[in-house]
Amino acid sequence: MKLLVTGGLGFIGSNFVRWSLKKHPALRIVNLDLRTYAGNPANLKGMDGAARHRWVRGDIADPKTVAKAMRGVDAVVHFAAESHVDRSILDASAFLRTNVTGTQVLLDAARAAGVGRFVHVSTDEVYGSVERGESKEADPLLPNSPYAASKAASDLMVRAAFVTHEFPVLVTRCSNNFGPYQFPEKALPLMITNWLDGIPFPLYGDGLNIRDWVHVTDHCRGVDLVLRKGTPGEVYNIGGTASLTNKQLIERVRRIMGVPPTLVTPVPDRKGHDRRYAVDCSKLRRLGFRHETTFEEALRRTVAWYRANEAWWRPLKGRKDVKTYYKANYGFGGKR
Ligand code: NAD
Ligand code: TDX
Repeated sequence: MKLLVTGGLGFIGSNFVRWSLKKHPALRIVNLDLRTYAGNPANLKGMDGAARHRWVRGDIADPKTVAKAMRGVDAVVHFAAESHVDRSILDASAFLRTNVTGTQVLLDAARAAGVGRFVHVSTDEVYGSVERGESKEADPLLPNSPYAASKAASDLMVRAAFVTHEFPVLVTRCSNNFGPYQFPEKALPLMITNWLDGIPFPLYGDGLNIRDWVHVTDHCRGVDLVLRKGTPGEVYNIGGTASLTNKQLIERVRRIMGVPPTLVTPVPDRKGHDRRYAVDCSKLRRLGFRHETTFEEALRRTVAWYRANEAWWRPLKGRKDVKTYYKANYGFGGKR
């Protein structure tokens, strides 16, 4: 099988490329990635099966580049996106271009090339905040952040390609991922790397927002299962195994790292901060999905990975554009 993976230099995309090349010895991957601030070729360094992987630098919103990358492709797994909620609050324009227009360009090119399956990787955030219970795949989309709204818009374009053109799309909606190679702007890698440096973690609001944590390898296994066994036109939730408030998450990591409570600084809340996400993933389980990692053990391994791979994250945190982002997001008082 020849797969086009988009966003394969990012956190989840690179984990998927590594995992897939190892799992499927005959698989070939074309990795279309623009290498934005979040794309990093170092994420794929030293992987097994590298000879079956080719990185094409290009923009998913550019029809010519996409048409070229699509040649001879059997299936598409679409990860490329602007993915950070806080950045979408500062400026939503890139989210519209990449997440919405980019997805549409990919759908059109894949359809024109006769691609057999198209997996669109989406998020639990499209359902909006759920105070109680669990979101099911047919629930209404009520996104609250510009990021979530752009992902919901892309989900609807994917749905339209199925209904209008009978193009064989599949959608996954996953909860919060953690693991190696996550950009140190997201809560967990920011927390771990700050604490390795003895710097406080900035906790938004009252710290009682709830997220459901899934190890990135379990997410990759879920996406691969949907790619191979899912029914075209269907949406599949992929949930985690640890539904925790941010304060509870902090306590778990603090215990593993042995850092004092003084290394948490309360800061003003994120604007429009969703209180809770939770998804029902019984539909995915019916396809045969089981989590293979336990949260505590995977969290320990993740902390150990950032401890051992300072050479990976320190250059990222030291980059001028990243420092500019930290300053814009955390550097002034009042509401973000
Ligand atoms: P990321 O920000 O780490 O990586 C995104 C990748 O996309 C980068 O390599 C970047 O260079 C590339 N990219 C961005 N714009 C592009 C463009 N115009 N053309 C080509 N490539 C482009 O993101 P991530 O956390 O790995 O998330 C991957 C996907 O999974 C996203 O679609 C996201 O919405 C979804 N998702 C993420 C999570 C999570 O917890 N991180 C949870 C559920 C769903
Ligand atoms: O500095 C911080 N302080 C803080 O309290 C940061 C960066 C986050 N937080 C809180 C906000 C959230 O309640 O931690 C929680 C997790 O935040 P993020 O890591 O930014 O993740 P979230 O906003 O939940 O979105 C993530 O999961 C769903 C991904 O970034 C999305 O791409 C994915 O769709």
